[in-house]
Amino acid sequence: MNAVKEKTLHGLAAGEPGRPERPDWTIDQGWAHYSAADHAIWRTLFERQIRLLPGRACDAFVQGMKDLPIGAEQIPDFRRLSDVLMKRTGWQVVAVPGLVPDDVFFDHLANRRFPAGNFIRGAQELDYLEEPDVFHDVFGHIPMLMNPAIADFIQAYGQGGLRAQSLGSLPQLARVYWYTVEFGLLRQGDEGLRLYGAGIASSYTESQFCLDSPSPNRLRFDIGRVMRTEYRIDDFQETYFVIRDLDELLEFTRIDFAPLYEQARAAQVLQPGDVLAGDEVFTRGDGSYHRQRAGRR
Ligand code: HBI
Ligand code: FE
Repeated sequence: MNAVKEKTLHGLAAGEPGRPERPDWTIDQGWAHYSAADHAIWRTLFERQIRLLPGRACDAFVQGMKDLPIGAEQIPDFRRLSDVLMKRTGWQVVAVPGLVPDDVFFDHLANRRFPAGNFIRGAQELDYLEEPDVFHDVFGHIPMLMNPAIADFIQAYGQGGLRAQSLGSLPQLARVYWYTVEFGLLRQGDEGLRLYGAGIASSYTESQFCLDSPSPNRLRFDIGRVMRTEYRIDDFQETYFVIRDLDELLEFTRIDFAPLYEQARAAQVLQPGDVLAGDEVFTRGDGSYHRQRAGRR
């Protein structure tokens, strides 16, 4: 079932595109309405992705996945996910028709509700789609929400989102979310770099690129630096930022971002591929991938 069909089925009143039934944009997951073809797409995505994760995904991701009712057979039922998640970290999964407005998104996160798209991508778009679907949201995000540190960090992002908007600093905050929750890497003891970001954990191609390719930079995460760094929404990242461990994210729930926003906005915006003299470099990328792409454009 594609996104448009799903929206008319469960989400939006016919003839009123974009208008939610409920003010918080939640809808019923409509689990019984998934077709055999929908579950088959889930299975295809799940099976090829789960094989890639040993040695690539961080321990917290692998453990979270193991402890949740997420398997190859069928698209998970959000109520069953919420039962397990609620006991572990107090989070729930709620269904939404796709992207929701920023303030709605922040309010859900601030209340430990993760809004997950209920639709699944079509067979023609297995590797790339614009809106977050149930595979990205559930496979990518929910295992990490079993970890107490990232659970608190994402709630703080929701709380900080409204404030950042009022300070005119949403771009700076959104970059922190992007380079952690969506595309973050961490250093796992002596074992080297592992991925924890949902955008890479749910991507067949980027989960390989982010760790294996000589092309991207892998730099030590620095919050002020990340706030200044633009990101790519339509292609692999040119730079990944590496945190020490998930508890490092907890430190960011305890500090006031307002002065950091001011400094970041006063400084020059950085391009996705920039490497600065002060950066701690794990890998200096050769940039080959994006150079080739630019040549073809
Ligand atoms: N809505 N469903 C959904 N998922 C997101 O990740 C999302 C969103 N709305 C806004 C948004 N993300 C971002 O633009 C904010 O994090 C800034
Ligand atoms: Fe996401």
